[in-house]
Amino acid sequence: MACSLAFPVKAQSYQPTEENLKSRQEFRDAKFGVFLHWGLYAMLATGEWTMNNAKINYKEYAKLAGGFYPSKFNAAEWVAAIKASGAKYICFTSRHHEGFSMFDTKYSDYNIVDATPFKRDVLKELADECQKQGIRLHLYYSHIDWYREDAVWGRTGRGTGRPNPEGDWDSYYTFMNNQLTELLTNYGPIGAIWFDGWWDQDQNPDFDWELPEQYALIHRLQPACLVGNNHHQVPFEGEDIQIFERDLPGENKAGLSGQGISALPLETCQTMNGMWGYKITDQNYKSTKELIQYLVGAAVKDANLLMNIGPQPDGELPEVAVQRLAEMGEWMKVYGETIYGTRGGCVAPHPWGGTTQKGNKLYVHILDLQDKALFLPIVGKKVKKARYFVDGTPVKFQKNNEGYTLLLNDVPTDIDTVIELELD
Ligand code: JFZ
Repeated sequence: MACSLAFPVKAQSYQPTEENLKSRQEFRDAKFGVFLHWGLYAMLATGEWTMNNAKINYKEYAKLAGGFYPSKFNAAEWVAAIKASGAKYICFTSRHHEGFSMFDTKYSDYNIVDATPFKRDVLKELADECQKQGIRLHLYYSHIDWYREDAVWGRTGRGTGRPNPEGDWDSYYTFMNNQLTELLTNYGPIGAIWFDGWWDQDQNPDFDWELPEQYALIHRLQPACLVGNNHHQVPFEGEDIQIFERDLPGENKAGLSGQGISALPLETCQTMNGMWGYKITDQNYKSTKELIQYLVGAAVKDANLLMNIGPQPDGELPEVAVQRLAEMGEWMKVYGETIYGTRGGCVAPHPWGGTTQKGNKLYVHILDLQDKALFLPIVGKKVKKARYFVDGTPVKFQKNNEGYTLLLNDVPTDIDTVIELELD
């Protein structure tokens, strides 16, 4: 047609498949996942950035692999402990910035099977166990690599002694796509690929990560696999979820989350103590109350929480983390109905808390209120009933032109006092 000359064809825009759209809804319903940062860095026990921060030579760092023998690793125990928390998915670091592959890969010997005395494909064991226990598996995949000579240098990893800052992009890009192909072929259904490291080139605006082709590869191999990227920008074409780091959407206390909020499913990741990878001196764990309130805080903002744990070098999850998981699970057993499968409710988040909604049920989550009266700006909908979710005790309420006021029996003191409203 002649008009195709007048309107040059743009690069084909991304159309998510039916499977992908379904997977997005399931992701939204899941609300709670557990992030696992595990790699050679666990042995250094100072977090996953140690190679960069301490400017460790890449050939010296690689020698860690020869001593990596996480003798207590037991995928069944990990998955059971995580499932007990009520989490519906696990996101595992298949390869972090240090460049070490925590899975069996043909494309580099620098991996857990070929380079360690442990010789076990921990990802395979984890994937099989996730299948068995019925929990989804997501994979973190770093765009940064501080070990490979072909990885193009960004603003990090400059002190690791590699010879060539230019790297060899074609070689590195092919390597990554080969590994992604393995990850999406050899480990069963993967719920999401969680990219990280785009920001390494943020001082080099012309750098092209060639993401559209990589995203297309993922969607070709597993159409239901969600693509997310921790780039701290509004989502790029081809992405299926929007990621926030260390802050709830719309908040920016940690300084990594100033971006706008898109219509895609949202997820925010947060540490349980203060570090992603195992840090032996960090016992500063958030309390169970804080963790639950963070999860609720995410849910009322229509976002998932991806809560991190850094497994130990011996292969176990830190004891405090396992305790926190168990306690969150106890809470979720009671209150899960007000979280799973909900969406952000019609009353926007307020300093006292917020709302989740499912069908004609509006769940009012009161996290911090020094009052017995709570005004809710609900207009255009009628509240038929109000009761304490936990035991069904009725809650009195009054209506005026601007909304409804709940008249509670007491000033709320629970971690989360949930009032269930039935809307007309
Ligand atoms: C990234 C990773 O670097 C970190 O190790 C962890 O995996 C976390 C979930 O994601 O965090 C960042 C992201 C951006 C910057 C630093 C750390 N940055 O822009 O310098």
